[in-house]
Amino acid sequence: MVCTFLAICSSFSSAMAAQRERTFIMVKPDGVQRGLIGEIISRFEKKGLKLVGMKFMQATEDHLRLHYADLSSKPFFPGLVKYMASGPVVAMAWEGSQAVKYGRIILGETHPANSAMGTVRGDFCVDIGRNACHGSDSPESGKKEIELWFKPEELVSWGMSTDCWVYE
Ligand code: IDP
Ligand code: MG
Repeated sequence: MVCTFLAICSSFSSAMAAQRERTFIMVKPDGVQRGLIGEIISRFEKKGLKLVGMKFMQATEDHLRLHYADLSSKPFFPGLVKYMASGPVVAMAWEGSQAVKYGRIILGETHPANSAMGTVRGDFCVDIGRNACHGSDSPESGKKEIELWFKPEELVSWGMSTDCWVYE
């Protein structure tokens, strides 16, 4: 007997390869301190995105200056770097079709006041300078940020068995 599940899943894998995009998602020090690691990861898992890299780490100020280099001329930049280096973070790479766009939707707007309820920042945050999470803003920055935070061997290529129930 042909298993429908296997038939659907095997026809799917090559079609999916072309759609993959990666985004860099980070639980910031306030998100870690407030016990939001599991909550944030869970929202990405439930969406159907695939985790391909994750580490719990203390970032250095030098590393954070590189990560936020585009914002170096902003008046809040020194405070941003201090805040981001004030405690450990969870650095993650998530993969899927339109992963960057969905990541931003899950996290909400930069300012929590503009973030809808149901988003991480809308549900859990108040101040712009304590917005709990980071998400890449374009596929290009996703690629660049993942390269900055992960060595190639720290990223895992794997097949998620639920993909054929997430993607058509
Ligand atoms: P994003 O995190 O939504 O992509 P960006 O404009 O890239 O927003 O800013 C990066 C981070 O810098 C924000 O998430 C926030 O933590 C911080 N930030 C942005 N604007 C301000 C500000 O006006 N005051 C304090 N911190 C800010
Ligand atoms: Mg940004």
